[in-house]
Amino acid sequence: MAKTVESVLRFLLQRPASLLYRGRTMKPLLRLIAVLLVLGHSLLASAKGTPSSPREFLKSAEKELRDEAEQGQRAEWIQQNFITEDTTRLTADANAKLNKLSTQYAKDAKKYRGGSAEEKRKLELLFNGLVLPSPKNATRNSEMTRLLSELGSMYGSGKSCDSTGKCRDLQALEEVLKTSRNPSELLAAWNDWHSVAKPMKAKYERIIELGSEGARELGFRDLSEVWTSKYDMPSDQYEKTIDRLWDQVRPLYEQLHCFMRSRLNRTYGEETASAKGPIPAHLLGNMWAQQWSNIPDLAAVEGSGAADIGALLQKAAYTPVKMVQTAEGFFTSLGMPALPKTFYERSLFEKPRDREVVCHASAWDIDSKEDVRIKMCIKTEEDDFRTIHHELGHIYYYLMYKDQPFLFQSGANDGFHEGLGDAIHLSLTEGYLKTIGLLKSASPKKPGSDPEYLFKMALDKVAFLPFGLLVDKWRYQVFSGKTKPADYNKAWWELRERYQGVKAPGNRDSDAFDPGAKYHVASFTPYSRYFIAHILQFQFHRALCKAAGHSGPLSECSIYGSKEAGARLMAMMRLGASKPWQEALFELTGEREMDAGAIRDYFAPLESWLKAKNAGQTCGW
Ligand code: X8Z
Ligand code: ZN
Repeated sequence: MAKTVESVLRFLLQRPASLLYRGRTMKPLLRLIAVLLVLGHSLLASAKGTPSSPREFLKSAEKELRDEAEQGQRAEWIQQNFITEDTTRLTADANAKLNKLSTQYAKDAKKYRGGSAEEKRKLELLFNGLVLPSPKNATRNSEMTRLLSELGSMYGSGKSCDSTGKCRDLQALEEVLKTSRNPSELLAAWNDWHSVAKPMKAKYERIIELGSEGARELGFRDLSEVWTSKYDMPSDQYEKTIDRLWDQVRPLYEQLHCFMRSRLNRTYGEETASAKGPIPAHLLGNMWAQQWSNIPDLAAVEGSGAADIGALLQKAAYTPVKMVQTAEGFFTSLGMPALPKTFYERSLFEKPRDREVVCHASAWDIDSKEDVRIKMCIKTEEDDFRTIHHELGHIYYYLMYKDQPFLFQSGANDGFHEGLGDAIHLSLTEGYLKTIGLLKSASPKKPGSDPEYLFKMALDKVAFLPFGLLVDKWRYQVFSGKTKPADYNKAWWELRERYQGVKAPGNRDSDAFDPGAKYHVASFTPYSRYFIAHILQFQFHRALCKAAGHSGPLSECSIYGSKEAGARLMAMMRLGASKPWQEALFELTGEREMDAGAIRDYFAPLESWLKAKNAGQTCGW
C-alpha cells in the first residue's frame, strides 16, 4: 500500500512538465492532489504505524530491535548461566518476540526502494540478517523458539551416566579425549558424549521445518540461502568462494593428515589406527577431531620443542582472571582501551559447582554499549589461553563499533568477528612470552625456520580447516532437503570422511545424531564463519606485521606493543558492518579478496618439512 501511494506521488511530482503542456490550469490542481495524497498517506501510514520513508522506517527498526535484542540477551545470559526449565522457557518467549520482530522488519525492508547509500546498506543488512526466520503463524514461531531453547539447554546440561549413577559432562569427557592414550577409554568417552545428542534429532528436524517456512515466506529458496546471503555477494558465489579457498589449502592439510596418521599408527598399531584410509575420530585429542593440538606428544617432532604455554601458566600460578587480564594486556598494548569495570564484575570465568551452565566459550554484547561480558569455564591450559584471546577479539570488536548505528554494529562479516582474536594467537610467539615474563628464555632456533612452533600451530589452525568447512556443507544439504532426516548421520560421516579424512569409530546406531554433539549444530550457530576466519586471520596477521615493521618469517612476528598495527586494526574494527567486507579488508590489508595465500606462505617451511617426512608414503584417504 505504502509503495503504491509513493509511486503515484513520484509519477505526479516528476512529470509536471508533460502534464503542464496540456494546460497551465492543470498544475495547481495536480499540486493539490499531490498534497492531499501526501497528507492522506501520512495519516494512513501513521495510523498503521508504517513509516513512509526508508529513513523513518530504519529509525524505528533500529530503536525497536536494539531494545528487544537487549531483552533477549539478558534472558539468554541468565539461561546459559543457570539452566533450568524456567530460564529455558523465558528465553524462548523473549526470542519468539525478537525473532518475530526481526522477521517482520526483514519483510518490510524489502518494500523500500531508494534512500541514501547508508540507508540502502541498512535495508540490505536488515533483510539478510536472520538465521532462522520466524514463520508468520505465531504458534509455530513460539514452537520454534521453544525447541531451540530446549536444544540449547540439552547441550549445556548434557551428561552421560553409567549404571552406578556416575555421570560425566562434556568437560569431563573432553578431558579424557585430551589426556588419555588408552584407545578403549577414548572410545568410551567419545561414545558417551555422542549418545547425548540422540534425543536432539526430532527437535532439530522440526526446527528446520519451521525455519524453512519462515525463510520461504521471506522469499528465500530455503534456509541455506538465508545463511549464504550475508557476504556481500550472491549466495552461490559465496559457496564457490569457500570451495576455492578449500582447494587452495587442501594440499597443506593432506600433508599434515598424512604425517599424523603415520604417527597414530606408530602409537596405537594397525588395528586401532591404520596407516591407510581415514583416521578414527576418537584418536585426535578433541571430541570433534577439529583441532589436534592436544596430541603433540604423539607426533613426537624431534627438535628444540615449542613452549608449552599451559605448563608455563601453571608454573606461574595463573588464575583464570589473571589469564584474562594478560590477554587484555595484549589488546591495550595495541592502543585499545582497558575493559570496562563491569566486564570483570559480570563475566563468568569459572565453572560454578552448584548449577548447570553452558560452558562453551562465548562473548556477549548485552546492551550495544559498554555492558560486554564473556562466559567461559576457564582452565589453566594453553587451549583456554588462546580461546580467551579469541573471545576478547569479539569483545574489542563490540567496543570499537559501539558508536555505529545499531544495524552496523557487527563484524564486516561474521568471519571477521571470529578471525580477529585468532589473529592475535599468531602473535603469541616465544618472543612475546618472554616479554611478559612467562618464558625465561626462548628456545634455541634451528637454522632456517624451526618447524616446531609451526607444527604446533598447524595442529590447531590447519587441522581445523576441513571441519570448519564441512559443518555448514552438511547443513546446506539438510536445509535444502537434499539430505532427508533418515540420512542425517550418514551424510555427516560422508562429509567428515571426504573433507577431514576422519571416520566414525565403529558403526553408528540408526538413531544416532552425531552432528548434534557439536555445540553450533545444537545451537543453530552458523559455522562457515570459522572456516573463513581461519583464512582471514593469516591475511590480518601478515598486514599487521607489516604495519608493525616486522621483517623475517611471519611465524616469528608478534605485533604486541605496536601502536601502528593497533591503529590499522582499530580503523577496520570501527567500521563495523557499515561497508561491504571487501572494503574493510582493503582498509586493513590492501586486499579485496579472501585468499589462502597468506596461510600457505605462513606454513610454507612446515609444508616442505612435512613433505620430506612423508616421502615414500601414500598420502590421502
Ligand atoms: O565456538 C568457538 C568459539 C566461540 S565463538 C570458542 N570456536 C569454534 C569451536 O569451538 O568449534 C572457535 C574455533 C571454532
Ligand atoms: Zn567466536
